[in-house]
Amino acid sequence: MSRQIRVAAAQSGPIQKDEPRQSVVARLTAMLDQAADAGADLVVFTELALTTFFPRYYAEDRAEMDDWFEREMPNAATRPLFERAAERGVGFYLGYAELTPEGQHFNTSILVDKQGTTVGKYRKVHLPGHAEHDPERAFQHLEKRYFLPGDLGFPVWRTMGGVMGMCICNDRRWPETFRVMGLQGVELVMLGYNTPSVNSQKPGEAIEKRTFHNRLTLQAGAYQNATFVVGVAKAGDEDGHHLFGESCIVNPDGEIVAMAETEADEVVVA
Ligand code: ING
Repeated sequence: MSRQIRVAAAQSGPIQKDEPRQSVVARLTAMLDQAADAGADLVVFTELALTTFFPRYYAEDRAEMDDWFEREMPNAATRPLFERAAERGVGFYLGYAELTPEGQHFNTSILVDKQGTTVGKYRKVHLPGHAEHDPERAFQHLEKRYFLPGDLGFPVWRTMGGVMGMCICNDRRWPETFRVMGLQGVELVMLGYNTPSVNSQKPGEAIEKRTFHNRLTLQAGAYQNATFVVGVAKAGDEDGHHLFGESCIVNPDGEIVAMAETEADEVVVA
């Protein structure tokens, strides 16, 4: 029997520094409703989906950045999303900045099933950018300063009728990410990304190369591991820094079967 699942890529438009989490969660919840109305079983949100992409800002004292992190999940700000998802019977992927009770900082995603139970957690392994302020760069990309490399590997989970895997943003650029999950029989890989349209070290590089590399990594990962891949952007202009969109759903033949058309909050279903 064919195991069909309707998946929604829920792309986020820009999140500004001063936008409260409650406002962001209301946006995510509205997209979840839209996806559920379109018959989706599973909604994929983006990387660091609750806040602006704060690793673009330098802080001498890293503790100053702790306000961008979540100490527990769900929490007061995100519980409405978990509750609405369970009401609608929809599972979801959510990317956020995790601060553990032991004081460790990770760029994290979770997989929540249709009953609102967190069935999986992933922590970003490939952290791009740099750890110290780099005046040579057009803008900073300080993931190496604010996050530890993920310590959970690339697991897969049997849930919602399939074998599901997760990764985050820069992970998609490294073949081992998809391959390790492929060797475990993954059937659907979900990932969020916040990718600047400008290369901070090569400002002259055309955006077309960046979006080409995005499609290339998602399509190759899908085809070479016979898996669906759902890539979901945070898009648009955050504090003067542009992030490209093109959130998409790719089938195991490596074909893009659906793609976002805007740089705003947008739900694409397949
Ligand atoms: N962003 C970018 C990404 O990997 C980047 C950083 C862009 C690295 C382009 C190399 C080239 O898509 C995040 N958040 O990893």
